[in-house]
Amino acid sequence: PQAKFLKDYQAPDFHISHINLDFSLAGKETKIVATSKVKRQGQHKAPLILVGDDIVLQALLINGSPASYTERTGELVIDTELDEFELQISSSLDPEANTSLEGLYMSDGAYCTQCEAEGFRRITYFLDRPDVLAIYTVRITADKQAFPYLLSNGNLIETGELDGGLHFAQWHDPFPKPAYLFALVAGDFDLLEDEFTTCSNRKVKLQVYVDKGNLHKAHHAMASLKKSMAWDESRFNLEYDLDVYMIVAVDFFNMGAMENKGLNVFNTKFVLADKDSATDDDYHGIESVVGHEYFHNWTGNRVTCRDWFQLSLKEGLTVFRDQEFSSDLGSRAVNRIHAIKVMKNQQFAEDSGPMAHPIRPESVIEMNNFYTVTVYNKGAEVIRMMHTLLGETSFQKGMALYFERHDGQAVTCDDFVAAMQDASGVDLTQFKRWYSQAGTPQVDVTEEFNSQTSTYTLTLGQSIPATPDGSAKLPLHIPFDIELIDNDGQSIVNKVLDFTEAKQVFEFKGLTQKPVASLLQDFSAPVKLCFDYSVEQLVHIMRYASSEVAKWEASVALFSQSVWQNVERLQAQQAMFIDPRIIDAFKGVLLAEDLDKALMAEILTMPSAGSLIEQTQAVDLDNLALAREFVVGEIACQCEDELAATVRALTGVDDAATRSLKNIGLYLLVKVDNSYSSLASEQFDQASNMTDSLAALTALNAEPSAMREQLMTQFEQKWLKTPLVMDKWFALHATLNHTCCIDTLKSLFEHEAFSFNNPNRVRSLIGVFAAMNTFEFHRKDGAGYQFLADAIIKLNTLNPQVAARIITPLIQFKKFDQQRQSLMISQLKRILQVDGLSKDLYEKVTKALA
Ligand code: BAL
Ligand code: ZN
Repeated sequence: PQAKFLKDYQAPDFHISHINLDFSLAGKETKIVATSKVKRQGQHKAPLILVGDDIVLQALLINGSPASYTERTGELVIDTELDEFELQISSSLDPEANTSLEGLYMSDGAYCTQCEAEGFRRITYFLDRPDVLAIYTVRITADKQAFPYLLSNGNLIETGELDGGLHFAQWHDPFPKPAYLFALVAGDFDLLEDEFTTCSNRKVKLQVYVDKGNLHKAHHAMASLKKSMAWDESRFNLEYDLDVYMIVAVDFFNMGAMENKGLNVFNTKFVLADKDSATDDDYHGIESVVGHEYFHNWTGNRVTCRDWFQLSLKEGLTVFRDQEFSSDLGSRAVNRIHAIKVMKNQQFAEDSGPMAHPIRPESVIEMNNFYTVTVYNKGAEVIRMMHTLLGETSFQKGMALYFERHDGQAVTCDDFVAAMQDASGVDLTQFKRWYSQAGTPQVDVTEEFNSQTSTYTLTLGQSIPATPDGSAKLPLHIPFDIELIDNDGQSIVNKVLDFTEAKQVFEFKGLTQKPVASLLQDFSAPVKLCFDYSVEQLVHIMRYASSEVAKWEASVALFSQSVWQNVERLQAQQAMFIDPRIIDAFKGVLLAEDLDKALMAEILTMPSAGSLIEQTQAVDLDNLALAREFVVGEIACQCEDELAATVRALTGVDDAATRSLKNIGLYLLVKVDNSYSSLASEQFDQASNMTDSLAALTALNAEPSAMREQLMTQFEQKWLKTPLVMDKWFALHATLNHTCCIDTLKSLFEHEAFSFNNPNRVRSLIGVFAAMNTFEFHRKDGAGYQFLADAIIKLNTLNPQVAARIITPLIQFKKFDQQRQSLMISQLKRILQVDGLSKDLYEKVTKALA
């Protein structure tokens, strides 16, 4: 497989302004006639080259007459003298055989499509690139009884009955769009309808389509959609533009959801919820993803990407927008903490692994491999930094200018930054390096206090480790947010430093005492902070920082320091030990009266093994397991009374923040002593919602036990026919930190609720195991690696996109000991030998082995 390069971008030789698609949906006999208006661009005589994968071509006409063509692998070459013509391509395909879930496929008896990034070429030969924007008219014909709803983008123009039990619908989308935003759905659903009146008083019909019997689970998605529409008007001054907005939930879906114009297709995971079957996190996830897809209507659809290297143009910006939406509606601090965790645990890992790439990658073999935490989440951090540098008012002026300049166009990240710069007057020249440099910058900080001159000095240095993509590493423009706190806990300085040089000194005069510095507050830039905080300083920050996120960061640092010190003690064969000041700090959180409960829960959720590994260059995994368990156990045991009092006081209180605190309390209590297991089992029996049921099982999931076994069986029997809940059950099995885990998972492949064809099932059983069950995945005998590799090899033919997604923990092997590294490498080599290895896996495995 060959890589494509950003530097090789060329505008298309031809433009397609209109396309009429005529679908006859008939299982294996499905037929498509695509009629396009084609126009040569510029002075050249090059042939028209269309792309297509697995298309069975039946006829090709130019201006109504048969024309000659050449079919090559993945391409159709049409050599014509004409500069402007009508091209008609008739072809057929078998959606039932399509397990890749790209292009047109079947999900539980319904036809649906997924075209981003390059799925449209599996539907018909086309200029399948985001800078070709066409007006789509779509006619769908299918059996009326089996497929009563026939949906596509835009507005419904006509419907009618046909002979033989067939019916048809015709849709027209007035907004020119790239092929990746095309969608079609045909099936039988339950439909929830509502209406939204926009700021200019237009009525928009809102529809959520779900599998039969699930209507009662669609209300939260609908409410989230209405909130999203209102929020985009009030915060971004952006109004919806079609007469109808449709969401269809399908169970077989590679991504979370897809923002097709006017017809979003969603993974059921991000639509269906009621309190019996969905947790508070699920509710939050639905609100956030419904928002995300809705916000794409402007940032992605009205203004789209010139080429796929610019993916962060729409994704980074839209993640930033959905994060702001969640923060405006809920707790800003807790939402920020969740975003920071994704960055530190997953994105930093990507940056230090073989797939490191800038938020605007320069070369790609398989585009599906670049829907990454770097493009999405680091991309959002880059937008957030611009927001910090410009402020809300100028940022919004920049957004307005961006739409004024580029509505209806396919543009680049440079165009976005130019709009921000021109609207604000802030020079973003150096800042733009964030788009081209891969890797996590490291910021080293030293401090000095001169009591004679009453001056406190911070010296900041920045460096970026080399990354496999070889991108240049020049100093970045880093907004560095700090707070200086005095001995009494008063804030003396709270500001964002403009840190632009390799090394830079910042002086603060007129200070009578050495302050405690809370650094990189709110994770104001996606960098690794290196500063040798003392326990005292961290405790001070936890107690007094103005920022709630800073309090949480300090708790993470306290916990992590203690774990690493104990790893060193174990290596030196010394007894483990925890500083009593750390215990007091956590106790203080449990006793605090002014802290938000959700924030308290975040602080008490100790950093995962994965996030601790991200803090190091090389990990002693076996001692890390012991040390982490020790520190968690000590905090739990020594705070037992406070934890028990908290859980008692909160039991029966019915809101999400309270539940999160009570449930982390329960989890820690079960760590103290098995006698608390009965508390978990009582909670399980009495739970009136999924959050509490699942939390009880999670608390009991620390090790196998008769009680765990019994409750897991009860749960399984209750939810056997509810796939999304069975995903939680599979994930519980996948996170059991015990040597029996892998054998259990293998036996679950035969479970009636499991299927390798369904990405949600694969992710919950195999993906969760590899990504979250750190110590079992990294078993010393290599059984975890072999288990994952076996699954990946099986998925290579079924669904390459999902296979390449769950391989991530296997390619990030550099931090582990030699024995583990060589076991991981041997599984990667085994995967590389597979006949017909997909481009997706080839790209990741070869980069890992390079
Ligand atoms: N565009 C793919 C799904 C999403 O990011 O919304
Ligand atoms: Zn998106």
